[in-house]
Formats: sequence, C-alpha cells, structure tokens
Amino acid sequence: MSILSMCLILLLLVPVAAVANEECANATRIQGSDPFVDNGSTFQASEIGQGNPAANCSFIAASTRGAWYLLQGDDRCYTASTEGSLFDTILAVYSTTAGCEGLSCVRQNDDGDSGTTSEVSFTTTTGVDYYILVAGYSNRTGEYTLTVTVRCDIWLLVCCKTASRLP
Ligand SMILES: [Ca+2]
Repeated sequence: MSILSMCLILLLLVPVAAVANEECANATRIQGSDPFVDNGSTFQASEIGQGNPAANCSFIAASTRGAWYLLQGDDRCYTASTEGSLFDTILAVYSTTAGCEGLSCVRQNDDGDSGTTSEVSFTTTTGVDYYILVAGYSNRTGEYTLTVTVRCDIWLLVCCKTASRLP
C-alpha cells in the first residue's frame, strides 16, 4: 500500500467535525446574558437544501450553509450582529409558531454598518419563536461571531417602528 493510499484511508476514517446547529431543528437557544455572544464556524455545515422553508428569505438559497439560533419572543426588540466575523456574512430572521416548518421571513441583511458583516433589528411577540440563521454571502462559509442584544426597552415603540421594516 502506498503512502498516498494510507493517507486517503486515514482521511476517510477521521470523523468530520459536524456543526451542531447546522439545522433549524437543532438551533442553539439564545438565553442568559445580554448581550448573548456565540462563536462558531459554518465551514462544515450542510446545505439548506431544495424546498427548505428558510428560502423564503430571498438571500437564502438551497446551497446556503449556516448555523441556526432560536430566540423566544418576549415583546422586546433585539439586534443581531455578526460584527467580528471572519467572512462575508448574511443574517436572516424568521418567525414561527409552528416550528421549523412554519418559518416566515421577518428580516434579512447582507452588509451592516461595518464592512461585510451583517446586522438586523426586529421586534418580538410573546408566544412566537424567532429563528436566526447565520450564513454567508454567495455560499461563503467561515468563522463567525453572533451577538444578540436587547434593544431599547424604554423606547420600545420607536425601536419597533424602525425595526419592523423589511430591508
Ligand atoms: Ca455580507
């Protein structure tokens, strides 16, 4: 057996590091501290796939690979940002009362205020789940930082008027 063959066999035997939250059903729950900060990589994530309800955000394609987060609505406004990420990200936010099959696009953003990372603000309703997808522009993947902050509790009405507009 050649060295090349042995290397190939070894490569096949080494398990590929899966992305734990690459599917909506396995979304990482956003809870605890404000801001909520999480780091990850979409490099090994699988493609969203044809017919996926996530595609009703127009920036998301069947070939999109990303990481999912779940925020339970509480009538407050939130801002999600990928500032600090190491690649050209996209953020998509969905609302649902029927889990991952009932996704409805709330807001999406490609480039926020700082370069090619993304930022979205949105208002939430108690009893509604909000799924946030961290993905890449034109199917790019890489290492990301997601920061979710509660936004303007005191000025809720003003914030929500601004945040409820689709981009
Ligand atoms: Ca971008």
